Amino acid sequence: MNDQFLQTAESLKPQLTSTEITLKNSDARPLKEGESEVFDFGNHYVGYVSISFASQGSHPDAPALIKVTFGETLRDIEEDTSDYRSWISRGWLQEETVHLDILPCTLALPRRYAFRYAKVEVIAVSSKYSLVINSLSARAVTSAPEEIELCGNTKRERDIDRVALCTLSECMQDVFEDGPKRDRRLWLGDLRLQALANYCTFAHNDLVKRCLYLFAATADDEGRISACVFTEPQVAPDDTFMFDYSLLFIPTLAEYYHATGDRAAAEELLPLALKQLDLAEKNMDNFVVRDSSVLGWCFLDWNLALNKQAGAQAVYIYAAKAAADLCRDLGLDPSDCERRAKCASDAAVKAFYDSLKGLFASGKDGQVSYAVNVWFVLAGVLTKEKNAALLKRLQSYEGAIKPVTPYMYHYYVQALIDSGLKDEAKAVMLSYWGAMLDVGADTFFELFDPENPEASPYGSRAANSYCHAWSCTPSYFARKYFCKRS
Ligand code: RAM
Repeated sequence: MNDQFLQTAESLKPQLTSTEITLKNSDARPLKEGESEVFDFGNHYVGYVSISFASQGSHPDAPALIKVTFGETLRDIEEDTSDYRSWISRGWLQEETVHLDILPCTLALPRRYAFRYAKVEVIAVSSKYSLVINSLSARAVTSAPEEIELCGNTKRERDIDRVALCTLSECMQDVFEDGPKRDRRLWLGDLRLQALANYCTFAHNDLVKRCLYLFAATADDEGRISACVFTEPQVAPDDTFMFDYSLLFIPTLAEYYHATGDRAAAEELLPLALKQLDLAEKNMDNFVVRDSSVLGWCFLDWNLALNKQAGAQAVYIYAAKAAADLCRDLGLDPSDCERRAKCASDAAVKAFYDSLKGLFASGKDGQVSYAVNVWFVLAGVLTKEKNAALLKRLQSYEGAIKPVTPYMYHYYVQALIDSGLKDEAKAVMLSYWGAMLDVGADTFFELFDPENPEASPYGSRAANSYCHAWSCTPSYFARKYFCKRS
């Protein structure tokens, strides 16, 4: 652990602000065994909940046993989780079974939840009395500084912006969390998109700095930056390393520098950022990323069918170019990074460009996917005009593996913009994020496949997070590219 970096990170710990929300249950229905009541807080919140109970009938002669379930969506509390099967722990499910020994009482639940809905079920109560729920109160917490004026030319665009801003602010806690329901911690790929949206909205730039320093402080002895950092009970890196996430430290740092002009931080963290290129090259032969069977985890997207090899190559090129730009901006020699980017670009065209298809293809079977081609567009391996043509071919390529996360859709929208297809980029944004609005989103989701909205790479939709910060970037696109300025 680098103590100096850790100290910098800890000195930037944010203050959380709290808001109290109380739901009075004015026409409370006395509940018998097997009955339940659902409460709607009217919006998505992250925070702590207390519930006030009373009884009706004879003096309670046995404890009441209740189950409380919190839902980010209505569907969450309707879900039967008794046969939950997922490779993600059921410990994440927002449900508690609690005894109420003495009534009346106020139950202050110790966990922090992400929710709009709460359901209270009576599992057991004696036949001599009924349970009454008088009120629920929530203390909602965030480190987002204040409300932001909405941006959009139409009501639909402003609605998308409102939900995107809510998503981001709900995830702004002690760090930029990926999702306040799950995993509630700092992930590098997520941070990059949160930071981009943050600069043009809440501008809580010290929170970005804190997160950059947390990653830097927890790099291992070789300089490898972990994919994800825990902050409780004390700061510690996860033992998960991802090829693309480590490299994304470079553009994240460069964008932080451009947004803030914080030269001292950029200079201090630059050596570690550049180190990620060296480390990535350990997974390459002659500047070509090795086959995915030996590559380790490169994320790109949650589509489990995706072959990552060529996408990893494109992310490397993208990061090497970002490193060159950052060096140049800091008045340093960019030539080594430029050389690496060029070697990897030249090698990529030979190794991954399928000239018959006119597309980049990945792995032994030459798989065509949005993720791979989008990253090659972003990496600028071909010219802008050729990239636009490539994206058109991609759209009509039957069987191209599609993105399933707003994370990958972000990069698709950015690739369309970078290729001069701005109107189409906006249309994709409005239809993809708009489709989440149409299914009732108060915050945008971790995963959303419009063709299969119940899908989950975890094996159960109950494990999915429905307020996930990497989906907040419509607020970035609107302000940077789409919104007419008056
Ligand atoms: C999800 C996490 C996080 C993401 C990783 C790769 O499990 O919630 O958002 O960065 O996937």
